[in-house]
Amino acid sequence: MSSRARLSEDEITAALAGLPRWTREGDSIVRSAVAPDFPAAIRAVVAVAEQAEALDHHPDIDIRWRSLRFVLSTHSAGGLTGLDLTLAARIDEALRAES
Ligand code: HBI
Repeated sequence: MSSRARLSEDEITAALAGLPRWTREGDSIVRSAVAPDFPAAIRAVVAVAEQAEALDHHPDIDIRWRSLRFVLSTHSAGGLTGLDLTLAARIDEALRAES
C-alpha cells in the first residue's frame, strides 16, 4: 500500500472507493475540509505534517481561515502511488480528530 510505484488506473479506482472524501484530479487526489475554527484547522495541519514526515511524503496544503485543501501526488513517480493512499487515510484521521 505504501510503495512508491505508480498505481494502475484500476488500482486507483479501487482505492478511491475506500476514500470517499477524495476526488481524482489528473495525477493527484484532492480533499477539502472545513474545521470548526482556525486553531482546529492549524492543529489538523500540524498532525498532517507529523504524518508526512513519518512517511517522507508531503502534501500540498492550502489554508484559508478554517478551510483546508490537500493535494496528494508522488512527484518522483509522476503520478499516484500507495504512499498517496496511505497519507490520504492519515489526513482523514487528522481531520476527524479536529472535526
Ligand atoms: N512528497 N508528495 C511527495 N512526492 C515526492 O516525490 C516526495 C515527497 N516527499 C519527499 C520526497 N519525495 C523525497 O523522497 C525526495 O524529495 C528525496
